[in-house]
Amino acid sequence: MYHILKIFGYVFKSLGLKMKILIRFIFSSLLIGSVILLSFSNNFNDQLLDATLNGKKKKKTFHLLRSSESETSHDKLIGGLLKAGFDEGSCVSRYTTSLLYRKPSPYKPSPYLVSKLRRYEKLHKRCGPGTEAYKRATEQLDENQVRSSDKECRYVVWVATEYGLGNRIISLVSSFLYALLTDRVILVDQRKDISDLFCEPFPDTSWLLPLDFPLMGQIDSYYKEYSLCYGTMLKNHAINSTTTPPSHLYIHLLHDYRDVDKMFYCEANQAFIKSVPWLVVKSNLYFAPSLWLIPSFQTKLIKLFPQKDTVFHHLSRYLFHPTNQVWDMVTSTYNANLSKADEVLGLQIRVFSTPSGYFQHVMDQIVSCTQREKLLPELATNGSSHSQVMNTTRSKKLKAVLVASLHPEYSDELSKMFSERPSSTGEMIQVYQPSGERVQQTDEKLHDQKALADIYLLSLSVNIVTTERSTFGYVAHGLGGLKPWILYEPKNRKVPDPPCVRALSMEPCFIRAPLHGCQAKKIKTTPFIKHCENWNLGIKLVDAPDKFWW
Ligand SMILES: Nc1nc2c(ncn2[C@@H]2O[C@H](COP(=O)(O)OP(=O)(O)O)[C@@H](O)[C@H]2O)c(=O)[nH]1
Ligand SMILES: *[C@@H]1O[C@H](CO)[C@@H](O)[C@H](O)[C@H]1NC(C)=O
Ligand SMILES: *[C@@H]1O[C@H](CO)[C@@H](O)[C@H](O)[C@H]1NC(C)=O
Ligand SMILES: *[C@@H]1O[C@H](CO)[C@@H](O)[C@H](O)[C@H]1NC(C)=O
Ligand SMILES: *[C@@H]1O[C@H](CO)[C@@H](O)[C@H](O)[C@H]1NC(C)=O
Ligand SMILES: [Mg+2]
Repeated sequence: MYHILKIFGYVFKSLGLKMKILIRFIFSSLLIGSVILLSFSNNFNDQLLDATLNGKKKKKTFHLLRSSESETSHDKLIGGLLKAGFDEGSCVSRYTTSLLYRKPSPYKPSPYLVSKLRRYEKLHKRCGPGTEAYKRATEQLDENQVRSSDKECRYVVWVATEYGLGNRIISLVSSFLYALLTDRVILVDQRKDISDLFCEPFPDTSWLLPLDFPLMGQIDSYYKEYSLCYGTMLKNHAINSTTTPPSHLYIHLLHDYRDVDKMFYCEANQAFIKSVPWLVVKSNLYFAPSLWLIPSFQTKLIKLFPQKDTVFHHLSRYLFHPTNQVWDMVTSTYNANLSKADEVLGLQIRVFSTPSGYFQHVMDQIVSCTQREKLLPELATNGSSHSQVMNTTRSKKLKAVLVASLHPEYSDELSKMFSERPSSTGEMIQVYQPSGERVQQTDEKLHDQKALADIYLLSLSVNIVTTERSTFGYVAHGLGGLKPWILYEPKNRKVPDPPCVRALSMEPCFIRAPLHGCQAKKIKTTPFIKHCENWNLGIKLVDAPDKFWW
């Protein structure tokens, strides 16, 4: 296929302009035609599904119905993303998460992604902790030299930094994507509470970096000054064509990184990095979008993710399965308070100002956004009494609002609003906030577990409102496959106008993208990379066709 296209491209270049336009027209028509056909068949499937559901008891029994059918019809491997055969009891969430979603995700992993993951799992099993290969690879660290015979296993060590859970998850997804693209094995730093939060994602092996890893005593001190920090080596001109690769490199991808550190995202620099068996990565960013701008990676990525804005959605559902403790929190809240609702609206309220807390302007912003975007109904006018509204609209919907915030006052206020006066549409609004921790306490086990439970519950919503630049919100909407409404950051304690904006895609924003180096030109010309909503320093993936290569 590739060769035919190449020849065609060659011929194409030598044709006249009119001919080119004609050929493009024919191609586009064919493309549009097939898209229309495809969407027809999708609609048809949806209608079939609706008909099936309508045939059974509708509405409130929806959740129950899904569970009772679970054994037979529910897609527990989510389109082949997951591998069968794990012990189900030790990690209940792994095969049951999809039961809680009201609809299966409309985004299916590509067959190429599925086969890539299966190959990755084999590699991880072969090179993972406890294997001969792992032992040999760590011996190179002691000797600080690369043995050519042991090139088979190369690693990315993801270090748990001091930042919040959202930052950890987005950087881990990015690091895993990098490992997938470069045939490396990812190992995660388990000294913080990662194993209280997540089950093992790969079969018959472990992703936890063993505590006796030879560099364990040093990695906390790795920073920009470290002599084997890749950016620092570049700065010191310590790498040239004759340099023998060290057995490990420290890759500094934290928000305070320098232009030399950002050289990591250049195609030319990847060649040297490739020869280093151990990469120790510290990051708090979602750097996946910049991997798409490295040409040799882009070719693979387009095959892995034909729908380009699904990277985080697929990889997070693949990697993160909450432990039974966390899953109990999620399912108990879900079953007690959310399952009976017709619809769930997720509201993630993060207040970045200092001091943080409850502010009237934030409350006003939430009300303004949700009403303007018709996510919540307006309150009935003063004239109509409660009973009148209730009487005319007895069979109207029950809408649950799931609030995630450190501050419990937001849900208290919302709840009061809707209990004092009925909504103009007669919809019943019930407000729930599972946690209200007041202050961030990262690495406090129960606190982090509640945070993860909140993220999962938010991801189960039908619609979601998140806070600008909150990585906590990124994870919730990405996991849920939801394109959020984003609350703008208030300035001078005023409600921003407009209060919120619909996101360009469900992907997280890479808030500190390398805008000026080797990627500068490609950022401008790549159709599926856009600057983030209201944040020009960031970039994010959106779904757009690849640029025609001629
Ligand atoms: N349970 C819970 N914890 C939260 C919430 N918002 C913030 N936190 C805590 O504060 C941390 C915020 O850091 P992070 O997850 O990186 O999100 P970000 O700072 O908003 O980008 C979280 O990891 C939680 O520990 C919330 O809505 N619910
Ligand atoms: C390459 O770098 C090393 C230091 O790492 C230096 O000693 C050597 O002279 C350099 N070689 C060239 C050709 O620049
Ligand atoms: C959620 O469900 C629990 C258990 O049934 C109940 O005690 C609690 O009051 C509910 N929360 C709200 C806000 O209704
Ligand atoms: C509602 O109407 C009553 C009198 O009819 C009035 O006293 C009250 O201020 C009104 N409330 C609002 C919020 O307009
Ligand atoms: C409620 O609705 C019924 C019929 O829909 C009507 O007969 C009745 O008068 C209404 N009651 C009130 C209080 O509006
Ligand atoms: Mg954070």
